[in-house]
Amino acid sequence: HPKTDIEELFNQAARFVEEDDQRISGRVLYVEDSTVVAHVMLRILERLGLEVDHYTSASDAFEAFDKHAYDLVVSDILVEGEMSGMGLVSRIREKFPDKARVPILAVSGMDDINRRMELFRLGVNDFISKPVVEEEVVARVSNLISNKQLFDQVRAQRRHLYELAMIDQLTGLYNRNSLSEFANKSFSEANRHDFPLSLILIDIDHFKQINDTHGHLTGDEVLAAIGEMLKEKCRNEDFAVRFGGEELMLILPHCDSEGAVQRGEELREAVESLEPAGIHVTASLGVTSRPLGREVSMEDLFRVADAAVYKAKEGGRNQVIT
Ligand code: GH3
Ligand code: MG
Ligand code: MG
Ligand code: MG
Repeated sequence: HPKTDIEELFNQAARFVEEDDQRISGRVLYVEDSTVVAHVMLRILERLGLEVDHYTSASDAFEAFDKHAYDLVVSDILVEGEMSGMGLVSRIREKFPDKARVPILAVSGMDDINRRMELFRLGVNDFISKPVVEEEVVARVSNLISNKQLFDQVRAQRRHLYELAMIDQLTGLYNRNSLSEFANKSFSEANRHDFPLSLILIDIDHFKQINDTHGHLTGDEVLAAIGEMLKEKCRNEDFAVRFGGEELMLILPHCDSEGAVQRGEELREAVESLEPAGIHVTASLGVTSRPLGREVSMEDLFRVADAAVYKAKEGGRNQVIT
């Protein structure tokens, strides 16, 4: 009968949608030493669509927590072995402050308020008693995981916004917005403790001509390649910024003038041998360092470096001037 076929199909689709709504994706670390309890819980979690790593020992679970990124820890409280479920929870919270947003759901046979308070103090987020009821597990697990994933999303978005605001999208270097914060910090530190500090200004030679000859898009490619090279050559404490169109700047904390001239020469050579987009490109560099015993601002060093770049251009480009 055609009508029943359609009805049946419709019902199947409705069931499918309902089932699909309950499914959540995520990876769960599950600790339970009783195979009977584990069997029930594993079925519930897997029906939800979760990927579950099941351990019968708390110390093995602790190692797994270190190795993988989990969306939830479900832990039995009484576990045989040298580490208990309580021990696991407290060690996880102690040793991994950066994973404090991974929720922990404690499962226990003993439902006692003092024990619960103790568990919350140790860093457990929610609690469920044995024997577990499927609906309750589904509700608590879904809540914990969706909160955690929402938090991850917010954090990722915040990082993305930060990058949009602070990182130049073409070169991957910092943009000018982020300069003042870093400059303030590094200049005041250098002035206060009389640490060395250097600044290198890099201006690509005949960049207008590169654009005119090869097109603006190729010009962009050249800039991006030089930015990437610069990032690679940066040390952790260095700060590389796209200061203007094709003007790049490096602030080098703890780098004296001798070191800075050497770095400048290395960079000049690196630009010359880079051949981005198959084009021979060179740059002129101005290098300047904070004289020890004297307070300087970024503007002071910038003026000197800018004048040095001007001299490098006058002197025939592709050179480093101090
Ligand atoms: P010099 O050797 O004296 O530095 O010559 P130059 O042509 O590099 O100097 P100038 O400052 O006169 O020209 C810089 C050019 O850089 C002008 C501008 O069109 C180009 N430019 C600035 N920003 C970008 C960009 O994001 N992409 C591309 N493709 N070109 C850019
Ligand atoms: Mg147990
Ligand atoms: Mg320029
Ligand atoms: Mg230029």
